[in-house]
Amino acid sequence: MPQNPFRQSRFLLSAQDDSHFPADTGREVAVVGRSNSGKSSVINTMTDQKNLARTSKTPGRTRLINFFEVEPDVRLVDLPGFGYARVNDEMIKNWEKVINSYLSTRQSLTGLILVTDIRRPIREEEELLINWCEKVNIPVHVLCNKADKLGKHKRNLALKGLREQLQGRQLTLQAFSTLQKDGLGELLTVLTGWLFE
Ligand SMILES: Nc1nc2c(ncn2[C@@H]2O[C@H](COP(=O)(O)OP(=O)(O)OP(=O)(O)O)[C@@H](O)[C@H]2O)c(=O)[nH]1
Ligand SMILES: [Mg+2]
Repeated sequence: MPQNPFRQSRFLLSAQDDSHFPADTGREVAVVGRSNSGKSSVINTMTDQKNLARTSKTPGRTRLINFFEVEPDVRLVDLPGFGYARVNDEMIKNWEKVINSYLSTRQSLTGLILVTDIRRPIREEEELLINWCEKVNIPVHVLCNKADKLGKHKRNLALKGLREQLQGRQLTLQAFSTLQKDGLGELLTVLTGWLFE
């Protein structure tokens, strides 16, 4: 694999709302998905850094939108997870507001990495995100994470099921494991295509 261009990424800022977003220039890839699916871990794996994005066993850890700079005008974005049951209504409303304002206003958004758990079917919120991206023509790459939790046979079956569920949708999909770094080459190829070509 050629030198990983994301290794030099650094933390840029955390934003509570759109007034704190960095300038909307260049290109940016956002990592989205259910709470605890492994979004922050995926950012650490792709940048080859242990603690760039904060990870946690407790779902709902990432509450702000965290921006990372790969190089000037190229950014990675860690979005707060959805589907975290134990937050109150006010927090859910605020989450929706922040995510909606990010997704609907960000001109530099070039692609979405949707992190899911390979052991779970795609759920409604994930479908809604995929629909929205199809509508506005933003490519989606689904990372079926935590593949290390399944043996080879079950992993292939799970992937097949997810492919069937998402058949006909405008997206790409792969198995991934942040623990074993499985599929990192494939992910870096997608990201490099979106951000550097
Ligand atoms: N087995 C396994 N565990 C993983 C993998 N990726 C992440 N995890 C674990 O899953 C938990 C959640 O990871 P995070 O990266 O914090 O998840 P997140 O999606 O950022 O969560 P929120 O910020 O709360 O939305 C942590 O305990 C991670 O160690 C993986 O590929 N395999
Ligand atoms: Mg997180």
